[in-house]
Amino acid sequence: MKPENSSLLLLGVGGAGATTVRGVRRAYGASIRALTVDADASSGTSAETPFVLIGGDRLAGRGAGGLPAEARAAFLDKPDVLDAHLEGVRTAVIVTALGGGTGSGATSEIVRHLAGRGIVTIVFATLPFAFEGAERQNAAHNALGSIEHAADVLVPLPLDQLVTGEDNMKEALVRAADTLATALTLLWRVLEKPGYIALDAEHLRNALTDAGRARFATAAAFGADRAEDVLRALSSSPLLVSGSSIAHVKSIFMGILAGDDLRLSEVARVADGFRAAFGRNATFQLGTVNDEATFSGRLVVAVLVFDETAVAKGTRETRRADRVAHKNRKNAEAALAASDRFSDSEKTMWHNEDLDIPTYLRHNLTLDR
Ligand SMILES: Nc1nc2c(ncn2[C@@H]2O[C@H](COP(=O)(O)OP(=O)(O)OP(=O)(O)O)[C@@H](O)[C@H]2O)c(=O)[nH]1
Ligand SMILES: [Mg+2]
Repeated sequence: MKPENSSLLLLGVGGAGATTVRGVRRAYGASIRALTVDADASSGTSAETPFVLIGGDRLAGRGAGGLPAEARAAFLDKPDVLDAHLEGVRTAVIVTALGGGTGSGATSEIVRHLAGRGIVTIVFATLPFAFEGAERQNAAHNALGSIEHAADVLVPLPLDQLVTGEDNMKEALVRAADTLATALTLLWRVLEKPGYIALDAEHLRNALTDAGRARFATAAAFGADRAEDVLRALSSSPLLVSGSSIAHVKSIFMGILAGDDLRLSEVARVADGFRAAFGRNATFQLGTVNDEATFSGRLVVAVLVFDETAVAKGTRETRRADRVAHKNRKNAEAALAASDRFSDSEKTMWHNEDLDIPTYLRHNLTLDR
């Protein structure tokens, strides 16, 4: 399938977000539908990955310089710049690194823009390393709140948990980008190259709509005990374990990727073992990928664990209201634009209302979500 025909879009926001998406594209190949968005023109120098510069007039292609408010305003100047790239998109996986200006400031507005077009959004957002300092941590946590309001699913990924045991600062950042790119490449393989049990983009879309917060991790192993090894790695992964005591797991989405030697008993062991550890009563969706060329001898597992938290419940209500308001605003703008076509004729005014504008828009009524 041509990438532009896929209903699933991978979208990178900000410098590190764009770097990660280019990494996924290199690993997965040209058939992935990908887009990068940044206020820094240097993110757009790769000819292969489509790029949209935001804030051209305001920031002159130099980035937001660590100021989220600048990036937010820059996107809101011209939100429609994305639309040429959204034709046919139904689900967007958005990758951003919080802590700087563009990723922290523009992501929530971009998500809101997509949601207003009926696109289901899942946001993978990294949080800065502790060594980056309190200012970046604060910027990131503020951004996280507004993204959670706007997105269907938010997967926070603290970099200190994504990359462990690395002491060199530069190496830690490089490894973070690599690790995330590898993990997202696996997710794409599960969705677009179904094996024995299919989990496709539409399943994902249904599972993700308004699902709230999720945790994401991957693990891989070789050899006779690979199922046990993968289970052990997942059960001790800081990305899955920390903070879990406050969360009730409501659903699990698992992809198992392997070559031709995948055994049924291994699938059962990993699926059952994981459910026993993370949520017996959670709904469970499983997909497998059979790809001998890529995974020969290896057993690779990627999991998304959706948490039912009080926060998630509350924000879902707000998110729904946000979406309806956004949609109504857009409809009203469209109606206004359309009414220009009748600018030569008299308006049909009655009791101070313009009857050429539909009632549900004049009265801000909700027709559907
Ligand atoms: N994975 C990865 N993360 C990085 C890298 N460089 C920075 N980061 C992380 O990403 C966060 C945001 O940095 P950038 O993506 O450079 O910032 P930006 O969104 O482009 O914002 P501005 O440049 O201020 O407009 C940082 O606080 C780091 O946590 C990198 O090379 N790889
Ligand atoms: Mg930047």
